[in-house]
Amino acid sequence: MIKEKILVIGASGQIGVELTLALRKIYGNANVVASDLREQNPLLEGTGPYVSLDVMNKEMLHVQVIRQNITQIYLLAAILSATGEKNPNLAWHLNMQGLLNVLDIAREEKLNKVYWPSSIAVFGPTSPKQNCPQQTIIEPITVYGISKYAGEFWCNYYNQRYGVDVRSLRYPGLISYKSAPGGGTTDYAIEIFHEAIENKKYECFLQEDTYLPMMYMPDAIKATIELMEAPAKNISIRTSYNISAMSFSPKEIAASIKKHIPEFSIHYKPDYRQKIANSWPQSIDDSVAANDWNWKSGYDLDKMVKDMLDNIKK
Ligand code: NAD
Ligand code: AKB
Repeated sequence: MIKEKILVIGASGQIGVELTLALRKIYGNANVVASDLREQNPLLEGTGPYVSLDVMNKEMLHVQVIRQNITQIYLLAAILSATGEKNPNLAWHLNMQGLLNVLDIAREEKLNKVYWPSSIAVFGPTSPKQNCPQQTIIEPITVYGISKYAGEFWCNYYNQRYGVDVRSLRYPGLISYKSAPGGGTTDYAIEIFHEAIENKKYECFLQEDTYLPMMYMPDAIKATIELMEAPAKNISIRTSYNISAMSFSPKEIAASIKKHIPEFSIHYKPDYRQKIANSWPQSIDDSVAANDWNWKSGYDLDKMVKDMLDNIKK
């Protein structure tokens, strides 16, 4: 077995913390180097190496890759949809240049594998709303979606032209309790739990009937690791795979929370994020991922809601 040494960039974020901890369980604490712009993360402290690093500084990144004998990079640093609309130039710059820096270094240092997530945000108002297919009309309206779609084609290009084994998933909105979300349109589905437990009420920034594809973090971590461990010959998509778990509206998640907290109430005050949510599909067809590497989700809405409430209360 090849001895892998993994660098996670953006390790202090919503996905980064949980993915780093999961990778450390598989590959050993010392073999997974966490890195982020942030100096440290209390949830990662004492669990393995952590370096402060800016993905935009290509030379420093390159030095770290050589010095630490890195064989795989997981690139999670990005600006998400809602924050991106507030600063489109910064979002484009970080999301694109960060990826190009990593792909270039992967090519030069002949890294074994690279992971980079895309998003359902690649889809736009002209994409099918229900069971949105792997290949379809893709006309994103956010800078985040544009950067993800361009990024998907850079991944494909580096794979086809230079043989870089880069793999990617189009995550739906991710729901988790360990680390706070980083500025997305789907963040309401996390805030709602904290408000339900602390204040028994929530003001939602999306309309009650806004259906979006969502996934619980354990499924997202499982999908990421299964994709990265699949034999290269099974990977037919080198842009990014559709994956899916559940779809619900604010009204439906509120009803599921009410089964556990009967006094919980929700009201709706849509803001600029409504337009972003309206542009995305309501459900995703992930049959290509299921065929290629046996993807199957494990959590539906009620199972996720119970687990979230139990863990946040703890
Ligand atoms: P996040 O905002 O929670 O975390 C990103 C991390 O990157 C932060 O800790 C931040 O400090 C770090 N970072 C920012 N700029 C950096 C830089 N220049 N150098 C190094 N680190 C830097 O984001 P997340 O939710 O964990 O998302 C991770 C990836 O997954 C992103 O590419 C995102 O687009 C994608 N994704 C996330 C979701 C979701 O619902 N969370 C859904 C679809 C796709
Ligand atoms: C966001 O809302 O921006 C993210 C995503 C779906 O990419 N959660």
